[in-house]
Amino acid sequence: MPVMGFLLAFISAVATAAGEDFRVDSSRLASQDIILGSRASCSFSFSFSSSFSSSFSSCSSSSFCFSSKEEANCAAETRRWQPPRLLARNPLIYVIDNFATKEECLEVFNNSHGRMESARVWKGSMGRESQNAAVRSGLTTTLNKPAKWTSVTREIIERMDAATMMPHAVGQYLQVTQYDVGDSYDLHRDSSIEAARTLTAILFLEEPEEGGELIFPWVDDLVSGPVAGAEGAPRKDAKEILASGKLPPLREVCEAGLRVRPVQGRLVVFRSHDLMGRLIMPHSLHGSCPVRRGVKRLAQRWYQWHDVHSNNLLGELISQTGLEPSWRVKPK
Ligand SMILES: O=C(O)CCC(=O)C(=O)O
Repeated sequence: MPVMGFLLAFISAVATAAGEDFRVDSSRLASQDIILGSRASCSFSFSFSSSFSSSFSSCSSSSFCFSSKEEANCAAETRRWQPPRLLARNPLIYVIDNFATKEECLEVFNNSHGRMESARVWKGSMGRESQNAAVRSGLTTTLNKPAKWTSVTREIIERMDAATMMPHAVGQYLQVTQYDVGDSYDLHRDSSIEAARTLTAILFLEEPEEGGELIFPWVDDLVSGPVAGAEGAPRKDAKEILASGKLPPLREVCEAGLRVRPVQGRLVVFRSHDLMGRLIMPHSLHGSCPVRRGVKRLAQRWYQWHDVHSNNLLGELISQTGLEPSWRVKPK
């Protein structure tokens, strides 16, 4: 290993020991924005101390060969986690751009490699899943084997917990989805009183060249203009939609409502229930417009209001009131 490389690695290790690494930790959440380093490609910045000997000897594999080009790449790959920006108040929807680097997005997707299958939808009550290409098309898988998660997947999950302010124990396994040209997901809600998915976090892993917007046709109290690639005007027929229970076809709603571009590295967070547990309907209804060109990929994590391994006590209590069918936020 060249002497210069060793010196830089040493300095880096000292900086790591002094807390100068780029991992998200709770103390950094106090600052306005958080610098994220790409662990996969900039490993010299902080993996040195734990893997000194193996990395030292694997200089030829590049992680510890400090050419100026590599340093420049690392600098370019170091992203700033943009402060959360509010898109709507009902349901609460916010985005965080540059939440993950391109390399991290790729690695999360690769973590699902070989396990993707045709997307399915829940039908009726929880426990019955069916395939209905007219409602949802594309490929999907659930990363339900923590032992197989890479460190990047693990860290993205931790970051999602931080960004949503939700405890780890209430988060469901990451679901990874791919939409190819023509694939879409019709209007739906993510939750019910039984499903108890109070909040959704979606990380876009790959942006299609055209189409594939995440659409919320009936958001209420839209905040206009804070984010490029997230615009539109909500439809005005929320009351009628709720009363009739009939949803217009996706192609019609893709022309209106809040349209969020699936920008690579962008995290979108939204609520499906208000703080009393009421379903935010029809405002939280959303869908994925058809991909016209390219591929759309995402990883999403649903957060329940109870520990994923415990009973849905609130759901049971709401059911006991007999109010369940109308346990909804009423449109104004
Ligand atoms: O594709 C999207 O942007 C949204 C996906 C979605 O709503 C879901 O999988 O439940």
